[in-house]
Amino acid sequence: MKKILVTGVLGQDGANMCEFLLKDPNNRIFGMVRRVSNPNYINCEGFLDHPNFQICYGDLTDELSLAKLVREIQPDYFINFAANSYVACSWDMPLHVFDVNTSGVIRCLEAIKNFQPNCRFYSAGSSEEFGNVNYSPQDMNHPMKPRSPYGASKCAAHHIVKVYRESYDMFAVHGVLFNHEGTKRGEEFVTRKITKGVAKIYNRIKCVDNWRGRHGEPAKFDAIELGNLDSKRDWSDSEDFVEGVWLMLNQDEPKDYLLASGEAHSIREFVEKAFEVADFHGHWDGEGESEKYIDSGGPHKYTLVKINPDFYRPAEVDILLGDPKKAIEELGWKPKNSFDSLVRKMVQWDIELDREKNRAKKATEPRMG
Ligand code: NDP
Ligand code: GDR
Repeated sequence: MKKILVTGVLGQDGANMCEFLLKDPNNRIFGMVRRVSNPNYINCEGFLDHPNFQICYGDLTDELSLAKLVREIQPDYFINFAANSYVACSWDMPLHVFDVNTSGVIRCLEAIKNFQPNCRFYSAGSSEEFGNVNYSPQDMNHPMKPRSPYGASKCAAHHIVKVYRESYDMFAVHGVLFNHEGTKRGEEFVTRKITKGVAKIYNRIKCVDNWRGRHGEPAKFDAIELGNLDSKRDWSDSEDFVEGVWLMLNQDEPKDYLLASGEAHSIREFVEKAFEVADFHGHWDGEGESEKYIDSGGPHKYTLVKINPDFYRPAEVDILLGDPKKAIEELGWKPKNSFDSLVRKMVQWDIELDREKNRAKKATEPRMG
């Protein structure tokens, strides 16, 4: 039986990793969560009751909790997905971001070094380490040029993992992962914000049009508000990436790799694709802060997306595009999902989720008359 300690299991990657690892009955998973007053287990619903899964408490800011977990569990693997992971808010709390994302990694490494030195450690690195890029696609030789406190915190974690690996002969790897998304993605990240927004608009318009016909009163809804539409990201499916992470942890010798799709798309393209999946055809109108995405299909010319400058960042990363060749060739990693299938999956999921929410809301509304 392999004992695997996974942090960040209430988040996207931690939950997807648990689902993946639990397919093997020889894996026993300890999912670390921090104590919060109102926990949200929605991403873990599929495996919370699995006999090979158990929740344990710990916090990356508390070295005693990490030491206790490693001492008591004696894990074979420690997969650290926990982080303050939202780039945009890292300017608001840079010290906290460093405490969790950098010092937190040192605390994990210290616990392993002191209590279970043969444990294999994964550190969740990011394409944000490349930041203001010199060339595209980026590979592992690209210099670190972060543009946010978050990016800087991940660069420091990258260095410290290497230092511990070389100083103490530890199996510790730092994977540099480009953006990855899915149905468990946090709602503040741009892809999920868009797919949830598209779902709401789709259900609202479809419901009103079915009732009154396309030429009746227009449906009422809030347009999706976004910041910079022109930045480009290399988006993949988180379910493919957790498999890549597991391959990194099971190489003969510890070596860092980069996971990416090798394709970059702008936020603008993501918006277009997501609305297309929901059978909307739109066009962009206006410029700068007045730019809007307008429904071209029906009589109402709905505004589907508008700009809100509050979502602009103090410093932007214009493009991230990764070269996954090494991981594919050397680890045998095989991503299965394309950009199109990812967007489709997220939009369809969110349409269903929104419908369920509306049904549940209706069921609890008092009956009039
Ligand atoms: P999420 O934000 O979805 O999940 C992060 C998790 O970390 C949450 O469950 C959160 O707990 C937990 N956490 C935050 N602070 C602490 C703490 N002090 N102690 C213990 N747990 C804590 O992130 P993702 O799943 O998307 O990403 C996983 C990792 O990969 C992160 O390190 C992220 O920085 C990195 N990464 C992600 C990429 C992506 O595109 N998704 C790309 C590159 C890197 P709670 O639920 O209680 O808030
Ligand atoms: P990112 O993801 O910063 O790349 O970090 P995010 O989805 O937050 O932003 C991507 C790009 O979209 C632009 N953008 C907006 N972003 C958000 N969140 N909300 C908006 O309304 C909006 N409008 C435009 C942003 O300016 C940016 O250019 C993610 C996280 O998962 C990190 O943890 C991870 O390390 C990196 O990906 C790789």
